[in-house]
Amino acid sequence: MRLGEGAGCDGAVRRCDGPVRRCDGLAFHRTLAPDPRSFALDLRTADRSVIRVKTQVGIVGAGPAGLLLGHLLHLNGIDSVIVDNRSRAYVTDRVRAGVLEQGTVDLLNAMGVGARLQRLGLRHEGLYVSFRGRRHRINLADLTDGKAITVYGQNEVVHDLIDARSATTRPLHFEAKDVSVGALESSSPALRFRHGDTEHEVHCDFIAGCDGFHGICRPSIPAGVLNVYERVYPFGWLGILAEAPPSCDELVYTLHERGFALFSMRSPTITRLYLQVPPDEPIERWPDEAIWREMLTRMTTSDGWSPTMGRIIQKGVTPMRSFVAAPMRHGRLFLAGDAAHIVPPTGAKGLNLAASDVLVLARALKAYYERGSTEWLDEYSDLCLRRVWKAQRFSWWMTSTLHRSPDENAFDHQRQIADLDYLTSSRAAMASLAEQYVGLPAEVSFESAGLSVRR
Ligand code: RFL
Ligand code: PHB
Repeated sequence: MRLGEGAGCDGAVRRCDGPVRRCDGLAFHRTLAPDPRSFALDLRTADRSVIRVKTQVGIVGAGPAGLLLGHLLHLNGIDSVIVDNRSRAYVTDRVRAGVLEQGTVDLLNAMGVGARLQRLGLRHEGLYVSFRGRRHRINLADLTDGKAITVYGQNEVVHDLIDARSATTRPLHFEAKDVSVGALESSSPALRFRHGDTEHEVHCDFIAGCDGFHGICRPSIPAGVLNVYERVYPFGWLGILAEAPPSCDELVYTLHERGFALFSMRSPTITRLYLQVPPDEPIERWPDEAIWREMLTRMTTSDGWSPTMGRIIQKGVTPMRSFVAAPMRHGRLFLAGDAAHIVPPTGAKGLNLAASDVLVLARALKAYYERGSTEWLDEYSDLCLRRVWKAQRFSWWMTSTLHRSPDENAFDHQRQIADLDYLTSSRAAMASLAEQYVGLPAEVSFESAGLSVRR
């Protein structure tokens, strides 16, 4: 059977034309989906090795973007199937982002998934920039009418969202094999994957490509459709988690003669630290003693401050890249998060951008299912890209101001120092950094995505 054709609900899939019709002829409406298990149409065929299911939105990837979108849709009575090719343990143990913007924290709270975040998250009202051996504090809250960032690990965000998804009983498949998407330009795109011996075919109204930079959704878009903008940096970050109480309450971004270093944390007992290294640096070159020696050399300030040392419990090297694929939509495939754009982590924007993408997408899908309106779906890419490019600019600026580049000259380094001197002595410059670091205002209101505001 070809996609988009078929006999109906007797074991195959019927073409569903029109924006708001289910294949059984019923109009989609939030009140039609009280029980997610009955909503997905299980079209098991005589061929027992294939399960065909109909859903509204097929979501590829159970990272922050996919899980956030799934829950936003659920809150609006919109059904989805989420599929990830990794195990649940892998996605909840992966150490990545730590800094959540004010708007991301507000979003998680408004979605009703902020209880652990409120209990365990570390609210920071300032940060330090360190150069020439001195730390300079930037008072984020003072410069942004009380806004702040919250340090809460990405793995904790994912943990909370998986719990919330599980409570809805809507489908979430881990360890899916051979995930693919097709018929993207038709009115019923398909998401296919294998689980054990069983092939799954999910017939969707829309597919959300939330499968990160190395996923399959972006490459499924035909050649020539996307414009790709990219910058690869000549350095990477060596990151560690250490069993050590943070020796400072706030983050410290350091430019040292020997390169960038960053002091961060995960909890009152765990410190998170990063060092600039060559992009392809083998982690084996860095025994724990060498890491601590370099961390202390770069971070210790003239007032005697330095990170507290402790047992290193995780370490790894990550390359740095800026990347944008535009538009973020092809037919009925919508890209969100790292699948569409990557920023170097210096500005702490990647997860936060993923959250703002899916807020915009959830609003558009809600309007489609409630009113049959495609206007906000059509605006999705342009609206997201405005924020993406501002975050790209900010992340590039933070990165190029705080790292030593192998091809820089003495002029470039003096200019960096002057940049930091200006930043830390001008209220206007600090305000500019602060409003970007805590997060620019959301593109769309929470209410328009079906959330009541509880701040
Ligand atoms: P993710 O997190 O990569 O999730 C994608 C999911 O898709 C799955 N997947 C597939 N599933 C099915 N089929 C396939 N073929 C698939 N291929 C992949 C993957 O298993 C995964 O579960 O993308 P998403 O959801 O867009 O989220 C983006 C964020 O993960 C990323 O932007 C941040 O981690 C970036 N980032 C930071 N962002 C912040 O906002 N604040 C920070 O403080 C911050 N710090 C960081 C960071 C990223 C870092 N690294 C490692 C790049 C610090 C670091 C060091
Ligand atoms: C982190 O805590 O992992 C972190 C903090 C700030 C960044 C990037 C990562 O800019």
